[in-house]
Amino acid sequence: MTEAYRAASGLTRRSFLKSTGAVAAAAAAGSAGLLATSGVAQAVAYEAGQTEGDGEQIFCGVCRGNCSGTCKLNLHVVDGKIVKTSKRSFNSFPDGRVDRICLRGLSQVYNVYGPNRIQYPMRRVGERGSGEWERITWEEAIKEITDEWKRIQAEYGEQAIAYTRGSGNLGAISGVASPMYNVFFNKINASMIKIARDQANTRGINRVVGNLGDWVLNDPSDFKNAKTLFVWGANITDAQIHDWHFVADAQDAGTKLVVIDPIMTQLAARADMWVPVKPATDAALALSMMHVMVTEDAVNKPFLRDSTCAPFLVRSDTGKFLRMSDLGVEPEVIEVEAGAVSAASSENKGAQVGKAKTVQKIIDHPAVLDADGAVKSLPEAVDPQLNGTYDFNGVSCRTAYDLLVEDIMEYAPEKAQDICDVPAETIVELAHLALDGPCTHRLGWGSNSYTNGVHAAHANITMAALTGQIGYPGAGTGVGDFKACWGINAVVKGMTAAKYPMISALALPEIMRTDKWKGEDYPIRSLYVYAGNPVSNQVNTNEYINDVIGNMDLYVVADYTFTDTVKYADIVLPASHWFEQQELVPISATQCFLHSEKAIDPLYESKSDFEILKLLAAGMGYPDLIDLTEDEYMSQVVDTPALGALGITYDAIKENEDMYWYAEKPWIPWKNAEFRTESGRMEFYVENPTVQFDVGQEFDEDREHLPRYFNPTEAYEGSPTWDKYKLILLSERPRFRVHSMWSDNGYLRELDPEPTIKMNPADAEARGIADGDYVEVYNDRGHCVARAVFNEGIRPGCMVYPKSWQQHQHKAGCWSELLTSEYDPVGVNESYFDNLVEVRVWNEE
Ligand SMILES: Nc1nc2c(c(=O)[nH]1)N[C@H]1C(S)=C(S)[C@@H](COP(=O)(O)OP(=O)(O)OC[C@H]3O[C@@H](n4cnc5c(=O)[nH]c(N)nc54)[C@H](O)[C@@H]3O)O[C@H]1N2
Ligand SMILES: Nc1nc2c(c(=O)[nH]1)N[C@H]1C(S)=C(S)[C@@H](COP(=O)(O)OP(=O)(O)OC[C@H]3O[C@@H](n4cnc5c(=O)[nH]c(N)nc54)[C@H](O)[C@@H]3O)O[C@H]1N2
Ligand code: SF4
Ligand SMILES: [Mo]
Repeated sequence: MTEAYRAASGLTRRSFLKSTGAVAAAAAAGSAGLLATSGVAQAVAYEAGQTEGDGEQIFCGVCRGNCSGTCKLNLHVVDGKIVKTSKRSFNSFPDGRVDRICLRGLSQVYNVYGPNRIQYPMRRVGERGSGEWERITWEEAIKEITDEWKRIQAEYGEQAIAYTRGSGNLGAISGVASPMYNVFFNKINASMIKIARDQANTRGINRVVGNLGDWVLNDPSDFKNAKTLFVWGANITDAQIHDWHFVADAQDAGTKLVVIDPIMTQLAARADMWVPVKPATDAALALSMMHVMVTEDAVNKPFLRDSTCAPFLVRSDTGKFLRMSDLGVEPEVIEVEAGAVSAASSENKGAQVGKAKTVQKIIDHPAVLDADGAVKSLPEAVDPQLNGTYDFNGVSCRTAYDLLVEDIMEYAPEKAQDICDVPAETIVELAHLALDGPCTHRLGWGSNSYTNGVHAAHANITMAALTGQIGYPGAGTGVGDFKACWGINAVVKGMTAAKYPMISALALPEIMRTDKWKGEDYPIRSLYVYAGNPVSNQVNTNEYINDVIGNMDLYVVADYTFTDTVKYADIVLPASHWFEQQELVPISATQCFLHSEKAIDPLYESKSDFEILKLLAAGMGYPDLIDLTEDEYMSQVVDTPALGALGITYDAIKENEDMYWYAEKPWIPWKNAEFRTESGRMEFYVENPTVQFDVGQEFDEDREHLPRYFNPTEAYEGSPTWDKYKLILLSERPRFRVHSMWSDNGYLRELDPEPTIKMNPADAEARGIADGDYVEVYNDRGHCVARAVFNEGIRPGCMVYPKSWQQHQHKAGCWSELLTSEYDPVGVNESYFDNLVEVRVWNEE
């Protein structure tokens, strides 16, 4: 049994710290010498010598990769060249925010001018993946692409052209928040392939509280109002580096930090209590904490009665709520105002920014047991009962709460300790901390990456239903770093949603193998990829290369730097860098609209994606489709009555550089326990479970009503591949990159020169591996070679790799080759951590 490590308990934690500290110190010592001669040092020296008087111009830039920090940067330009980046102050921040920049922000100059910049359009001449191209003109590139698209559409149907985006640029003009892609690709009736990530945790939460956005939690400046901050499966010091100071501030203010993570991360090293849970068992841990709450009769009964579905009667025959219509009472019809302004999700859905509308709502009230024993409609009952049964014409009905408790009773701490590898006393202690509110539970993407991840989030938010700790200062449960954005897209004349239903990237390999989707003919022959690196970031690289790219007639990639995905492209289009175009950035952890200025002209022959779209549209016969300038277009998007009412106009954003969009600071979701479910309550019993993306899949509805623990696909002892592979392979979002971005940054490579795999020394020694050896990590799907780094903070039985090194940076293979393309039918999310592997010494060159 693994102990929980407490800051006060000294020895054990210190011994962990010692090993982590030693690694950090070695890295620092190793890099110090390099730094003296490095470009970083030169850039810093430049700062000392250079002043505005030397002809320097400073532009306002916004860093907009998917770390989602969206830090403002000064772009220092001398003689038409960006010479360095530095941090720039925010104007509209609520209290508690600080201006910031990280190593990646500081080393941007290399990304702009580095040798891996794609300079001109190219056509492949060698085998796919050989990296052999010839330079062509923009005219040739556009003609070649659009001629081929016309041929493909004539032969296979319009849907045979597909497009997909990654998360490389969180902008609304040229970036992934831009509606213009849908405007163009809808016009030619192309298919949209939706990346399948970051979805399971949000599904598990939103199905209980409703949709206010994809990753919603109290503003991090509110962390300090919590007595205890629980961080479940997030590494804030590295993956939300911009938010880490809020955690440190909260600790200074007396908030206790509890980190639940199988790995002793940098964050865990700073925690008051670290709970090294067994991977993929968070749901069991949360259910067991609830067991303690229920058996100690410590749950918040008024909250359960008034703000959750706990008293609703559930029919045993259908699994649905017993409704008043079942009892012969006509549903009520009322008029409600549809929300005029709301925060929105990341991907064109759930969002509304527009005029308030009155709509009719039909309400078929749930039936509940009142204190007098009679069954009544919810609004009529005086004291809806949490417990009880009712016989409805021979159909037995029980309260949702009784059904939940029945589930919870399976998870006594003494039993859960064997599942989660967390001692029963620790589970009891965690439950007591969670009861002693206000508490904030900040979920990351840890449990999200297994096929049981929806339930981990569902269980966690259900705990908030039992404690009532949600919607007020210090109290909340949700997935952190708050990337909610405005439904900025929804206002562009209804043109924004993809015309064809979105196809999950996880369904694509099968479509490409069979030319069928959901049983119907659906050939796809060309894929346009922008701002993404799927070969490196999607699961099961070999399947992706062979079945997806291998079955394409034309694979086109627009990027500014050479990546694994560019390597397989038939036509490569040189995109301009962020600082070579103006951009409006609506998705951010800062809850701002930000305006990023163009500091220099696009280098070489590169063009912004906005310009590339115009050329593609013209090539397909629609020269006037995108006939607005960037400014005109952004003004159309932003200058709406709803935003105007908040004082937000496009001109004002340009003038202020950043505009915070909530009147209330800090923002706290679910105030007054008003939820976005049908009943307006927390529906921990999900009456009508739905899937995140319809890929024609079947799922077991019975399993989905309540939070449950079940094994993931692969990452557990005794799984089908256990006889061959006994190590769970986890990744970390590395502080030296945002996914694959910055992977070719020369300055950062001096600090972090090559792919590594962190292992517990016991696991390594059992396999004859020494610290620093090159090792091959393998399973049936593929392999990857990296240098072994001993680290006692890695849970035995697990290994951790910093993700997104590019293929050429490995001696062989790459990490994503090892990852399964199995997925949970409800979450439809890539299973990055749900993988077993083995490891051996690598002796080849
Ligand atoms: N520097 C940097 N920052 C980034 C990114 C990046 O690439 N680089 N990527 C951005 C993106 S797109 C995202 S989605 C976010 C992700 O943000 P995070 O989720 O914070 O990122 P990870 O480093 O994957 O941290 C997940 C943690 O979950 C732990 N974990 C693994 N399995 C389990 C489990 O079963 N239970 C629990 N409780 N913990 C588990 C892992 O050990 C790890 O510490 O980060 C964003 N920020
Ligand atoms: N093993 C493992 N794999 C994972 C994860 C994991 O935890 N483990 N996490 C997953 C998650 S949550 C995410 S979000 C994904 C991220 O996966 P991706 O979205 O593919 O992320 P990046 O590697 O950042 O790729 C972004 C690309 O966009 C390019 N780019 C930047 N700006 C622009 C622009 O303006 N125009 C154009 N055309 N291109 C631009 C960059 O150069 C870069 O090549 O990775 C997923 N993959
Ligand atoms: S990479 Fe993220 S944290 Fe670093 S400067 Fe850019 S936005 Fe800020
Ligand atoms: Mo992500």
